[in-house]
Amino acid sequence: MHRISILDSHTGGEPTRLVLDGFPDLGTGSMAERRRLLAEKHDSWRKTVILEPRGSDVLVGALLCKPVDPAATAGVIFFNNTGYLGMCGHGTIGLLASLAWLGRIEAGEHRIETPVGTVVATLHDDGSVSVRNVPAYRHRKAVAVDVPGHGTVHGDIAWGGNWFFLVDAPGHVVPGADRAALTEYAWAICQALDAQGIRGRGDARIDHIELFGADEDADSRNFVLCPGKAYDRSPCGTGTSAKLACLAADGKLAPGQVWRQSSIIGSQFQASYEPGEHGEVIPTLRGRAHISGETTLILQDDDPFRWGIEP
Ligand code: PYC
Repeated sequence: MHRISILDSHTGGEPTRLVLDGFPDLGTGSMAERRRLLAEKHDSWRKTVILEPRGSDVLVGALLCKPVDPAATAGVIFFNNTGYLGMCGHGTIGLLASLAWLGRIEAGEHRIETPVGTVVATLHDDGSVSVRNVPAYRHRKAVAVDVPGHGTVHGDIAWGGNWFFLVDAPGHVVPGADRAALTEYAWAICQALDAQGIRGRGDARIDHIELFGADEDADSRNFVLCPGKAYDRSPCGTGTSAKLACLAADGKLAPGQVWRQSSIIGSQFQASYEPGEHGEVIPTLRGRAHISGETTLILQDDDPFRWGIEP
């Protein structure tokens, strides 16, 4: 029998399931190396945490790791119902709120190692968290993709810690929008990008689709579809970072200027950027997470579904 200690939180409605204990030892390599080991040798642990009957498609898992650099507060590997993430903005906010809940950190700056680089997360006195993300950039502008049933759709390809295809969809992304219809539309775009070989830098798969509309209380409202076909309830930290990179590239947002990004359910991140090297930007996003559960997952040896139900 196995036991896995979990602390659940949500950031603007998007859940993060922090794994505190119970996973196999992944050694002392970088987070990228430990993510590779987890994916190649121990993927069933991801599945048992995220898939039914213990989890749900909406969950993002976060494996808490000892950092390589002793000056860092933690390392983390993010995963979901279909695989592994690079960075996760809402998840990093959830991680800091969780460590604060456990009494393991104080307010102030914390270096967090992720598979795509170290980010600096600040726990503020009011409980909110800001995350200075890895550098973001726009890879290609106004790329046309032929989406069966929808015609030609244009979007930007950008990196914000994961790969995004960003599409203006003002008529669709509105308060009270039909989220099932948005999911199908974004999923069709994602599949078309894949089928037509439209990729990010280094031939990377574009696995997040971000649709934008207007919002009365923010600069924009988004709908972000994640790789396993669940949509982000938060404004998506890495997606907001990708958006900042595009705004900066278009000269539509100045360094330090605040961008309020609303999610499809109306939760908000405040974001801004500093100029980085080679035309990249360094985004910082700020949001708030709340603790939602503390539990131990139990995997009985004779449970036929102890490693989750495959989709
Ligand atoms: O907040 O970066 C994010 C994120 C990625 C996937 C789900 N949320």
